[in-house]
Formats: sequence, C-alpha cells, structure tokens
Amino acid sequence: MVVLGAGPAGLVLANILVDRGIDCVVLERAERAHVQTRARAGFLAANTVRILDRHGLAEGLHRRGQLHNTCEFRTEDGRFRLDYSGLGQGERHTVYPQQDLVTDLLTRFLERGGQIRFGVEAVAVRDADTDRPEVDVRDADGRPGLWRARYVAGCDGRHGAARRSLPAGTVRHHRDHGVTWLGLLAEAPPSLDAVGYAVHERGFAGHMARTSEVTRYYLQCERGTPADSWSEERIWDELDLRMRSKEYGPLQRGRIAQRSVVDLESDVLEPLRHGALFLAGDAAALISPSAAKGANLAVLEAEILAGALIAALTAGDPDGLDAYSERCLTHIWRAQEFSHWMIGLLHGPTGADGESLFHNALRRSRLTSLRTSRSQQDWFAEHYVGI
Ligand code: RFL
Repeated sequence: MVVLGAGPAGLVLANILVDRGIDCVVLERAERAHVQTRARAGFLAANTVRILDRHGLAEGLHRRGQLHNTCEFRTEDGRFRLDYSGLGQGERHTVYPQQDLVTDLLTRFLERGGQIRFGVEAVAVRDADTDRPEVDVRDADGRPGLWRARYVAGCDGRHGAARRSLPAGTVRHHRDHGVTWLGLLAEAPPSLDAVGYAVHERGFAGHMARTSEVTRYYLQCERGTPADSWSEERIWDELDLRMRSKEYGPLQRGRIAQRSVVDLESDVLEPLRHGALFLAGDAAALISPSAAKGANLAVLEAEILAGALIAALTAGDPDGLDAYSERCLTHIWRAQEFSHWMIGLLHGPTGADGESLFHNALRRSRLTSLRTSRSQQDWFAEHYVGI
C-alpha cells in the first residue's frame, strides 16, 4: 500500500493499516520539520476525537488539548453566545493545533513500525485501472524513482499528484466564494473564552483559541492582498474595530508570528475512486475554513478508507472499497452545505447598492434567527460540532 502525503488524512490511514499488519509506506514531499510545524486547523469535532481514540491516536490531544463549547457572535445588533454543548447533540470541540496532531500521528506511526519517506514527491500515479498501480516520484535532488503497490491512497492535498492523475471523466465541482481572509497566528493568549465571529460593515473578523500562548485571528481582506502588506499595528487596530473591543473588552495583543492569505474556495471531486487509486482529505474535497471541517473530514475519510482496505486486503471483501466514494461524498456534501451557510452568515458585500443592501438584510435576519430560535440553534450546534 502506498499513501501519498503525511497530513492528517494520510497519517491516520497509515496508522490504522500498519496497526493491522498491512505493509504500507507514506511518501511525503516536504521535510519532517516542515510537516510538524505547519499551523492550520485547530478545532477537532467530537466524532474526530472518537475516531482517534478508537485507534489509539488521541493520547496527546487528551493531555494537551482543551475542550471548547462556546461561540460568540458580535454584530451590529449586539452580541450573543451559543453554548453548543447544551444544544444539538451536546457535543464539544477539542482545540488542538493541527501540527501537534500531525506530530503525534507521525510518532505513533513510526513506533508501530511504519515506513515514511520525507522529501519524496509523487509526480504521477499510473496504471490505476490495473491491480499493479505505479507511482512515479522524485527526491529533493530531482532523482526519479518508482513505487508499486496493490492500492494507492491520494492524501496529498489539493495540489497533489493524485488529483493530477485522475482520468478525464472525473468531475470537479468548484466554487470560489469571492471572499479572502488574512489568516494570522498571534503570539498572544486568547482574548475571549469562546470562538469569536465578528460581522462588521468593514468585513468579517474571527478569533479562535489555539493554546494558552497562541491565538488564531482572521480578517477579511480584498482579494489579491499580499500577506505582508498590513503592518502589525494596522492588523490589531482593524481587529479591535471589527471585534468591537471598545464595547466588549480589549484584545490581547502580541507578535504576529505567521500570516497567510486564504481565498475561500470549495471543491468536490467525483468519484473519489479511480480503480486502485483512492482520494481522501483535501485531495478529495476542499472545504473553506469558515466552518472548520477540513481536518475533521480528512480523519473521517481516512477511517472509512482504512476499514475498506483492511476488508479487501485481509478478507478479499471489495464491498467497502466499492462503496467508499458514495459514503464519503454524503459526508462531504453535508459539510459543504454547512460551510456555505456559514460563509453567508459571516460575510456580506460591502457596497451600498440595492443588491448589497438586500443581501446584508438577509444576513442580518439569519443572525437574528440564530440568536432567537432554539430549533435554529440546535441545527447550528449539530452541524457546527458534528459532520
Ligand atoms: P494536508 O494537511 O494538506 O496534507 C497533505 C500532505 O501531502 C503532501 N504533499 C505531497 N506529498 C507527496 N507528493 C506530492 N506530490 C505531494 N503534494 C502534497 C503535503 O506536503 C502535505 O504534507 O491534507 P489532509 O491530510 O487532507 O488534511 C486536510 C487538512 O490539513 C485541512 O483540511 C485543514 O487544515 C483545513 N482547516 C481546518 N480544518 C478543520 O477541520 N478545523 C479547522 O479549524 C481548520 N482551520 C484549515 C484551518 C485550513 C486553513 N488553511 C491553511 C486553508 C485554517 C486554515 C487557515
């Protein structure tokens, strides 16, 4: 078995397979240090934690992660909080930085005797319609190589080789939401004990805890904004304004340690299987980070794929592999639907034309429903913390 990519999808899959004695190698383009320090997600849904628990992969997050159950909306109509552990199915998030999860998964995989090759980039997957697919690779010095396996799992993200190797008939559903975020990691403790969503006429601002010393912030910005074009002072002033710090309390400032620009886009590939090649995680579907679903879907799909591969390889039962694509797509589209709803809830056009005013009135009404309707809150909680 060859797994492309050492992100959450690839490492969860590889851990489960190796634990069941299946021979498997992970090929990762980046070096180990890079993989272990790449800050991205942080909010793990309750079901994700259950999956990691089932496979002995959750020790670190139970030790160092923090339980989270509240989000706060700040809008032109005031602020309100939702304690989602008391709504919906009563579940919570565990906040645990993705790079720490990846480090734990990697450590466990190596302890289990797994093999991983860093600095090896998959270039193409060939002969996926046979039972002897091949992966062309090159190392950091550009030297070519070849891996053969019974199956290949494409867990190499949206720009990986698995996507590039799909046949012409594969459908890619794609949407660009026309919204851009400046994603920031601040060396500062969280400023509130909740996820903060600020809806403001100047654009969205978000606050998400990561650890007691690091906090993630988002600022909606113009498309095409270079990541380094805003000074730290401008960032904090803008966050203060949009988060309405004068009314609700100051933000804890600190050095901006990392910044990136994220264009909010979604896509879904269909089907997720081409012969012996399977897609999982961001390679299968890209989901905008507005609803914090990407890493959670990656873990869920990895578990589904692992179960199907184990059945096929140990008992000759192909049913799980045949059903893989459809099973995952059901989860993916549900998450996409909620993520779209969140984008509409948090962003509006900034213009003063009739269309913008209409859109913003709808957004305001949606927020009012969320503030006042218990059934709407239950629906929100179920989708926000579950999939
Ligand atoms: P990853 O994590 O991108 O890992 C893919 C790995 O494949 C390697 N690779 C290759 N290796 C070999 N050959 C090639 N040709 C290769 N091409 C690539 C890469 O180096 C990498 O190591 O994909 P995976 O495993 O599918 O995991 C997906 C998640 O990383 C992603 O969905 C989340 O980070 C999305 N996301 C969030 N998800 C959540 O569930 N909760 C959150 O709070 C959350 N916050 C976020 C996010 C994504 C963000 N960005 C950067 C878009 C916040 C942000 C800012």
